[in-house]
Amino acid sequence: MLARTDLRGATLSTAQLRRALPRGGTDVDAVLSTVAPVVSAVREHGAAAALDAGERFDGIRPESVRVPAAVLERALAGVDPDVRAALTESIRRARIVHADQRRGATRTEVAPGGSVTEKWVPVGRVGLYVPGGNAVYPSSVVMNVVPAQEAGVGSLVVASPPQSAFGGWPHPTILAACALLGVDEVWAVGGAQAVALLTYGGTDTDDSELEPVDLITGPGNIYVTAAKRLCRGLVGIDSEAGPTEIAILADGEADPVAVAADLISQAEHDVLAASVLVTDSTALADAVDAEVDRQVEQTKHHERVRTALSGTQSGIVLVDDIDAGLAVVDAYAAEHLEIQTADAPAVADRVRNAGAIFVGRYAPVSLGDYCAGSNHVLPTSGSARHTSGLSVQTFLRGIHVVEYDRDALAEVAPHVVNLAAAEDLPAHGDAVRVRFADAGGPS
Ligand code: HSO
Ligand code: ZN
Repeated sequence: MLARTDLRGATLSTAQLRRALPRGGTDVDAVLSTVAPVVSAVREHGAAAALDAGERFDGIRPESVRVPAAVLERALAGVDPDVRAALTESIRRARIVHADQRRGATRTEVAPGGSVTEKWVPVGRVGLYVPGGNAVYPSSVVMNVVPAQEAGVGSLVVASPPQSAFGGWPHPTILAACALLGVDEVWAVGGAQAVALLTYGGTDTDDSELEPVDLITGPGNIYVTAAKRLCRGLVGIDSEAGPTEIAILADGEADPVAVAADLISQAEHDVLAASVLVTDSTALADAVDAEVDRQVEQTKHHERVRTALSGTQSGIVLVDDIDAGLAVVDAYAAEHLEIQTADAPAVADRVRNAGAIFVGRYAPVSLGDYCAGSNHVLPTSGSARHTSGLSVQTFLRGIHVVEYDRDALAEVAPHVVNLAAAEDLPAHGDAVRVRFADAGGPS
């Protein structure tokens, strides 16, 4: 089922390598013209326009945008005890990892009497988008909310699409996850209109204010992504999430049963999901291919898994050796990268580009999706070359605090004046000079 790309014996440049590798892509630009009127309607008419859009596109209009506290409490009371226990453990593990990411201020003494301190200040208010519809991911509530809370964000709202099956409120398991995390502000709004309402704010059906946010995080469908592109700037945006990807770098020692299971696991998300095996062993490639065929038959969502695995975005890449394989996975920059080779930690250590790296037989991506403690909101479509997954850092801003006393400024003043003159901005130099006017200048 998996197409093969044979790179054995080839020496390719980075650009050639990127072109040779299987990769999907969604055309966000194609839906911008559909999304733009929704965003401008919400900008002008607020919540009413967002509710209208939901009614038009999804056929559902909740009583209010804000989910009442009683609905959240009911969802928590009604959640399956095993799911509640699993969410509690997922939250606990994510919390300890993300708490360790907090950083203190750094003060640098630049010169006697002159210092720069970088202090880390949480974003004031954030909006966390959690998709609904086919994909109901309470785990994504955890992965968005925990880093924001650990960063010290004071005000956060979760937005998730209203569901007709649940009285117009978001899916109860999403609501239960919010309640478990102590999130009391949840909006029943989805799609492009959710991003727009988070950006501009509005007035709810009971006349209460829906305050705009400073930053929006969380993955969504192509309309959500298009709206993020339109609202970016006015509001901070984490990243544009594309379909899920898994790449596995494996040698002849790897277990084809586990490799096939992991390729299938992420293909389960979406017909556009990408599952790529990179190996130097044709024996493993053959065994994985046979295993995939066998396991796909038995998996619940076999139709979309089969579509994802037989799509051009998935496949097996054959390489000469693990060094060549490392060059391939670095060029690919997968959202998730598994290393299933002899001495996996040493190989993993050499990887430069990946959203997250899963080392060895007992660290499958599904562990990271739910309970490793790591974050599962990760860069897709090769953006792992320049972008990190969600973390405490996403919700902090580093602010430089500059403190110089008179002597420290006097010492460096001529350099400021000269650079200002070189840029033909003499008023910049004067702003330093006037401070020493009564003393006849700094030196
Ligand atoms: N693998 C997805 C996250 C997820 N998996 C949620 C299951 N639920 C993107 O990292
Ligand atoms: Zn997943």
